[in-house]
Amino acid sequence: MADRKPVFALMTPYGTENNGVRMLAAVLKERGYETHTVFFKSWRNNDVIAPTRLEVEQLCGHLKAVGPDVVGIGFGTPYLRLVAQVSRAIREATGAKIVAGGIHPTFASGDCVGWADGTAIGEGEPIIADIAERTKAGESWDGIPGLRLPHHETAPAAPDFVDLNTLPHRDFSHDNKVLIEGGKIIPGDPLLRQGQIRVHASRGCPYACSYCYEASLENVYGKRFRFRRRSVDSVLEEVKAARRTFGRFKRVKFDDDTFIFPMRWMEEFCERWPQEVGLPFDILLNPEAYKRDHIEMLVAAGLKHVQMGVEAASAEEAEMYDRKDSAAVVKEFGELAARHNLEVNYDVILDNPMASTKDRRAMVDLLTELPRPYRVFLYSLNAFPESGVFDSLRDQGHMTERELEGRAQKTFRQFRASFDWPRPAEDRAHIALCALASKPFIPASFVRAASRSHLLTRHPGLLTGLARFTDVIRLYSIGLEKLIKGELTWVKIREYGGFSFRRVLTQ
Ligand code: B12
Ligand code: SF4
Repeated sequence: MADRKPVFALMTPYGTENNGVRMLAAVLKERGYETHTVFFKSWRNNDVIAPTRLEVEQLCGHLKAVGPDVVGIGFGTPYLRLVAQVSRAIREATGAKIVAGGIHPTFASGDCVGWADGTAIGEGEPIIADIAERTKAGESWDGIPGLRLPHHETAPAAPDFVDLNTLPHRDFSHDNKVLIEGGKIIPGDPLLRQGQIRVHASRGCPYACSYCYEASLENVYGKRFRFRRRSVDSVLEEVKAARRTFGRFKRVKFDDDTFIFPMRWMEEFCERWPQEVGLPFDILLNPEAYKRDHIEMLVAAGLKHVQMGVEAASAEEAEMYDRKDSAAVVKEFGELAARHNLEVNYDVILDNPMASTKDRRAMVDLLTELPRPYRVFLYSLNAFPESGVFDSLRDQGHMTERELEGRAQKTFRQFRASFDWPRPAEDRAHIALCALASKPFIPASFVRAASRSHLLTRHPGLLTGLARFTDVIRLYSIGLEKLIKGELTWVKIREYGGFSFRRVLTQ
């Protein structure tokens, strides 16, 4: 090996938008290594179907043809079982060494020890660079910071956080990339078929909600402040570079965990964005990070859409998630958003068996008090390994280890809430009420009164029927709106259930 540069293949299951493997591909290509990327199937809300035998054969056949020395697999918790199985087939077909990385291997590296030659813990850029150099030199991988080898008893310390401004831009080229989907190998970067691009101006989050991977990262990084931001220069350069490749996208979604930046950064960004990019953009926001003057500046710069994580409306339920009681802030934000015609999506967590009737009513009250129009993303509570919320659910007898995501795969069927999932009558009624509260054509007073009706909440057929009907209307009106704006793509139609009434999400 010492006289030849090794060839790399990166694979990620059900994640055509995956940024992690694009970052690693950029790092490897910058260092001159031949790198291939395989997006193994695309992801759809509540409808993840196992790959067919043909698709696994196509994956292995494609990898064998490119002849990698190392295959890197990046994945999150739901895909653990699938990846463990497929990795064996990949090894047999290619003889390559296998490296696991991504969110799940980062905080549960022990789950990969049985099938991976190395498991990357934390940010992968320095780890993959070390792997490449050692492999090229024909040296062992032992001692690479953040890389757990099968014989290691414990996970080695993750490398220091990377300086985000020194990283190359994600690999946006079409070279050496395929998507395997529907029994076909489709060449090129599947992002090309999307109407928007996702960008991170930062990594990490200053909060630690009990259901979120950010809190679990404390087990890896300790109490170190994980939030780091990129310079405005670096962000703008990346978007401009992406535009040169994917001229087609019409919108930018900032996927930062929460769009929180100091005033000086905001001022520079808001001044330069309209001049240098000029596209509408979306952000995610935790109410704790809300600042009126920031939102006003961002609106003037092109902010069109805010996805706000409300999650819980009562102080008691917020505490279960290690969050602050922010109902009042959400209302203040809602009024500001209405004044500026901002599109708003409120994220809400449902199916929490620890929540009381009072907690549920508080959510219905909050949603009926927020200025319309707005949309809701209703999530079914899913518990991930190493999360505080799982510990509480288990300790209170609501969940067992076998139901933990990774062993179970609830997210394949029920990540966003839909009525095809079995749940108690009161929860069905609650989901219907939250969905109805967001519909401008349903009187808020009706929704509030229905939430107090024992008859309607114990026999929720009427409420769920009405909610399903209004969800279909909403889905098609969103589709029409996106069509008019030129943002409707086949990828989005498939992700959101296309023409299947069974799969209509509650929203
Ligand atoms: C964009 C996004 C999506 C996109 C793209 C998904 C994807 N696979 O990348 C979409 C909308 C499709 C999506 C869907 C889902 N998502 Co999502 N998503 C995100 C989000 C907001 C950003 C991900 C990202 O781009 N990060 C930035 C990149 C650079 O970081 P990274 O991917 O972690 O990669 C770094 C390291 O992990 C490592 N690494 C990664 N891969 C590899 C591979 C190798 C070989 C090595 C060495 C290292 C390595 O190096 C990378 C660079 O430093 C995260 C939250 C977050 N901030 O991470 C949630 C997050 C990843 N999503 C989550 C979830 C639950 C889902 C869904 C299950 C939800 C659902 N509706 O079903 C699906 C699963 C889809 C899937 N295949 O993973 C959870 C995962 C929790 C977990 N324990 O797995 C997260 C962490 C959100 C959260 N708050 O908990 N998601
Ligand atoms: S604010 Fe969002 S990203 Fe940050 S810890 Fe909470 S849920 Fe996770």
